[in-house]
Amino acid sequence: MVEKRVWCGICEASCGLVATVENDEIVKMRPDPDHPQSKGFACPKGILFPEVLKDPDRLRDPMKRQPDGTFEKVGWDEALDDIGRRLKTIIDEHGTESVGCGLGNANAWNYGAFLTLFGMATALKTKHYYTASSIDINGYWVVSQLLYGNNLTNPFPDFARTDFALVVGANPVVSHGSMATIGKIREAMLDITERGGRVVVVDPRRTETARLFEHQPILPEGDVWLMLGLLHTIVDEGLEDRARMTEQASGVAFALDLVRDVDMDRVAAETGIAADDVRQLARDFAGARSANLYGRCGASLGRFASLTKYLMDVINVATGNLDRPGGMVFGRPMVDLEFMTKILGASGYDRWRTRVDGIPEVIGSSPWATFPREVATPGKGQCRAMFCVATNAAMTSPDTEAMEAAFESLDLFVSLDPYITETNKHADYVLPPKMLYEREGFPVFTQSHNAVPHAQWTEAIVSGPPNVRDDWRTLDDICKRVGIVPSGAPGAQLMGKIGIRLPPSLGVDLFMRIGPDGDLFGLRRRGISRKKLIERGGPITFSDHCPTGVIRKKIHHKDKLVHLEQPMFAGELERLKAMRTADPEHPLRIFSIRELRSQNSWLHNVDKLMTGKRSCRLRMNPADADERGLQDGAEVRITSRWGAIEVPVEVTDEVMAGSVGLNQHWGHKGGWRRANAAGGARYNDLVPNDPALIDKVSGNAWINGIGVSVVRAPAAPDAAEAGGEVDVVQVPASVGQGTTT
Ligand SMILES: Nc1nc2c(c(=O)[nH]1)N[C@H]1C(S)=C(S)[C@@H](COP(=O)(O)OP(=O)(O)OC[C@H]3O[C@@H](n4cnc5c(=O)[nH]c(N)nc54)[C@H](O)[C@@H]3O)O[C@H]1N2
Ligand SMILES: Nc1nc2c(c(=O)[nH]1)N[C@H]1C(S)=C(S)[C@@H](COP(=O)(O)OP(=O)(O)OC[C@H]3O[C@@H](n4cnc5c(=O)[nH]c(N)nc54)[C@H](O)[C@@H]3O)O[C@H]1N2
Ligand code: SF4
Ligand SMILES: [Mo]
Repeated sequence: MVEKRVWCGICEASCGLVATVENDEIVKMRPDPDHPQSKGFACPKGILFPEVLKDPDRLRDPMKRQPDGTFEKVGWDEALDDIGRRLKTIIDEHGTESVGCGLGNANAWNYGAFLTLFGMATALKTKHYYTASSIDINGYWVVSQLLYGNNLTNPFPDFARTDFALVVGANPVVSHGSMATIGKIREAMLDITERGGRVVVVDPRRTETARLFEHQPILPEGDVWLMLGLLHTIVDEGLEDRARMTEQASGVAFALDLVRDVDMDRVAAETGIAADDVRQLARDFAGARSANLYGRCGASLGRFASLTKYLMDVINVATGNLDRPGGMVFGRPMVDLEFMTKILGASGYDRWRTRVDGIPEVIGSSPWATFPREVATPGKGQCRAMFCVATNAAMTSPDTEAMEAAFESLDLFVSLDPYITETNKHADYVLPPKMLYEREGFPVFTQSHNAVPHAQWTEAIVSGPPNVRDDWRTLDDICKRVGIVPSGAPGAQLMGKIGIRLPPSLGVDLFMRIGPDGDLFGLRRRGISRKKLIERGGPITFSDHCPTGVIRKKIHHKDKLVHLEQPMFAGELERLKAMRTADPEHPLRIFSIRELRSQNSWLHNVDKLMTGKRSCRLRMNPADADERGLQDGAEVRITSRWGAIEVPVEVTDEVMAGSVGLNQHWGHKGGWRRANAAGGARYNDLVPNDPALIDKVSGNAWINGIGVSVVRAPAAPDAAEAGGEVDVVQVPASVGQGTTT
């Protein structure tokens, strides 16, 4: 029996854990009390992850879809050879631009897969590279590129030293933080109020976070108006820090003039917040010694997500809070992703547009919302094949039915995933990966937003089922069969021709070794490298906080200034003003609810995470329920202009009148039996993929704030008469043969 210090790669918190390993199996997980950032914190998902590794529904062999829709085991060579042959035919007939790649959220902690899939898309020179960012955070990537010169330059809130945290559309107590890897985030926020500071949470729901602090309810999608109201007040009352602004940024006059004539009555109507309250909030924020305005999913899944993010960043700059202790700070990564994406030619915006809808590229990718039309629309560049890694896009993207139909109609669909999901049940092949702890890992993405700069690189601590493989290796094996190297690195294709293919760990190690803390290949004796970190067997800390006063080094623009003059947002503002948001037929605005014991659409198959009163239900304010004659527990039909679903309603004043909240990603119909049995319905059945209804600037999906009507559900037809549930994938008994349950 041995204990190994590892880090959890399920969510961005990337907590330190200690695993007890016995007979090549993790028998226990506990929080790592000595971890510099998570300091002894871990959530139930992290502790219970070994259950996933031994889940009987986990795939342990490559699976091939049969004509009747079921899956059967197949050998790796047979699968890879067939995939290679079919891919070659497609490339020969339609070009590499007809082949696509799909990258899901779980890649964020699987750098090998992440870099290899991105490399594959680059080598294929395809526009069909779709990522979870386009259903999450594309607005961030765009604004960062425009303002700071790189998609991945993302300042984050310094909770440890702030006097005022304004949290808009984020629920860190449940999500454990996103684009902010703070560690023990709940405690870090409670500390703010304990030392006399303030935390204001702007959210249509009195969330687990809002309950602990000052809650300011807002109508879904009202954030862009709130930001306009805040910035307008700052400008109107002269609260901006001009001197600091001019020192840090160009385009100051543009940004401030933009909001000069904002109508505060309209702000009140669109947010549901009294104009005087908005003004007071602006004064308090601007007047605080240090403050940060931080927004996440609640602010990034609306139709004006990019404009919202732009305004947030302007407010942080205008109040002097960028790059100062307690404000928004720049990360201090060991592997400089910004530099890396620059070298690989990855970072950028609007260097090309999508073929059918003409949506601007973001960090080299196209949005999932456009995918069904890219598959259905004939012509040069039509998408005919997809390679997806760790994504359940059919479940998590807009218009789930259109997504499923698109995946089903491909000539070739290969998915790398440990489960048969709602997405890859349409695949020709599903190829099983080595999962977390069965592969080595360095959290290359989240180390860019670590509040406590530290590095931890772990090797595989268990070997996993005998017939699963590293995702990156599977991708590389496929690429080999069509003569490409899955890399965008200069010279990679040439090297491939003489048989040299470098593993992704080498690249990450290289950037670490030449980075700020690297060993410079021996020149810096105390510097770090992959080898040194693995040998160390635990994290190494570099400082207690991220440095401030570093803006000149962090900005990628030549003049080293934040570029606030972005005329595109003047256009967006005009579009916003002209838009009428009220839809009398669908008067309630729906928003998503993320749960403590889920990770997006997966982990619903872990029995121990599904216990208790968990269910998929609509949360509705008593006033709205009374108006509709709905009692708590009634089955209701939720209808948007694009779809309808049925779930029970919970009547609760936890949600603001006029808004309704629904769990995301239930209603499973895949090969995960426990998840299927949990029932519920799919939020994204209600969500449009119309290109006119996504965030125009970034292509990000519109998910929160959609208008819906809610009525008592018509009595359900007799299940036998209706034919029962037919869509569930039958998993052959062979799938379940793994370690014990
Ligand atoms: N336990 C758990 N943790 C997770 C995940 C998970 O599924 N489960 N997923 C991970 C992922 S991929 C991400 S991106 C992060 C997300 O991290 P967060 O963004 O912190 O998490 P969400 O729960 O999506 O928070 C969004 C909040 O916005 C509110 N909201 C919805 N619509 C609006 C709106 O229009 N305006 C405002 N102001 N608020 C609104 C919601 O009520 C919710 O409280 O969480 C990560 N961590
Ligand atoms: N309604 C609504 N929709 C949303 C959101 C919302 O708030 N509301 N949030 C959005 C957000 S923030 C995100 S990030 C997206 C997420 O969208 P996706 O990335 O499509 O969804 P996930 O459920 O995270 O999918 C992860 C997949 O990875 C697989 N997986 C896990 N580990 C591994 C591994 O090691 N290797 C491989 N190959 N596969 C693995 C899992 O089985 C699962 O199928 O959803 C978005 N969709
Ligand atoms: S909070 Fe996130 S990283 Fe930490 S243990 Fe839970 S799932 Fe893992
Ligand atoms: Mo996400």
